Amino acid sequence: MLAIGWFKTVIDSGDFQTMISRHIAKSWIFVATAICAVIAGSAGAAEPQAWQLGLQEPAGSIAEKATSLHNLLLVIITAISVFVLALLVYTCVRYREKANPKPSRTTHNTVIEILWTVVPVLILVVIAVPSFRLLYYLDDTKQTEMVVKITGNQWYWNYEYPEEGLAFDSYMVDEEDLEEGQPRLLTVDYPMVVPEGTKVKLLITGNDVMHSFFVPALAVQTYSIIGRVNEAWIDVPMGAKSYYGQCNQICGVNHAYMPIVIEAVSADDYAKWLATAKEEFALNNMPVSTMLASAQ
Ligand SMILES: [Cu+2]
Repeated sequence: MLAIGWFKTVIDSGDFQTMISRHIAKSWIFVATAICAVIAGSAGAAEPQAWQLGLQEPAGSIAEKATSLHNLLLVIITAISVFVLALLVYTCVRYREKANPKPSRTTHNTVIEILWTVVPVLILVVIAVPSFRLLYYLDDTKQTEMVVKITGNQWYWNYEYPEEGLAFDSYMVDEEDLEEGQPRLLTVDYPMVVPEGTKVKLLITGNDVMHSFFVPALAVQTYSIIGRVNEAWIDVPMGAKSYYGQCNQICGVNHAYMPIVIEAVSADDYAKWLATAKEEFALNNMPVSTMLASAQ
């Protein structure tokens, strides 16, 4: 599916059409080069594309594993659907009343009954092995290098960096305030910033109603539930890039207007961001006794 998406993007690009008209089908190397150029050109943002087919380009080990499981399942379900359709068509044609006026009265066939029980079980086992492998991989957050606590609110996200003592709200930027190149309904004022090539533990919770933290390219989708902290992690690959996502649990009238942006930046840029963010978004770490004393 991904390949079809890439191919369409390639066909739509003017450069590709000019190239093809000059060297029509000269060599597959041209096609491969064009595909690589489109992939390289699209680096910088992970967001949905117009007429996109298939999943977003996977980013990080979790997304790669999820995509390959998806591709395996796609082959299996396609094969099953085609097989069942072929059986139906064959039965309808071969055993129609005209071709088969005297129907068989068979009610049991031991061999077929064993087959249609055992074969689906085997298919489920084949699916279960990679599924469980991925589930356990998702569950293991021991290797993570930093923590971000994410709280879903009606209708914005709050990002807290407990190790750095800072927290801030992240609101969608209205259409009239967008700058050149910023995607509509996906741009926020303060994105969640993380250093590139980092495994980040996410602690996801809710403040009012149920929300869901969903960033397709990083293959994270976790419910944000009031009074409960769900754990997930993302494996942010190397490269400065914006990863776009949305709340995908219907959470009220502005459900569609609480996008998520995870901004991966270089280690240097992250240090710079952290310095400013610590001033701007510092949590009040004053001890309770001091706060009570100053309130009197
Ligand atoms: Cu929501």
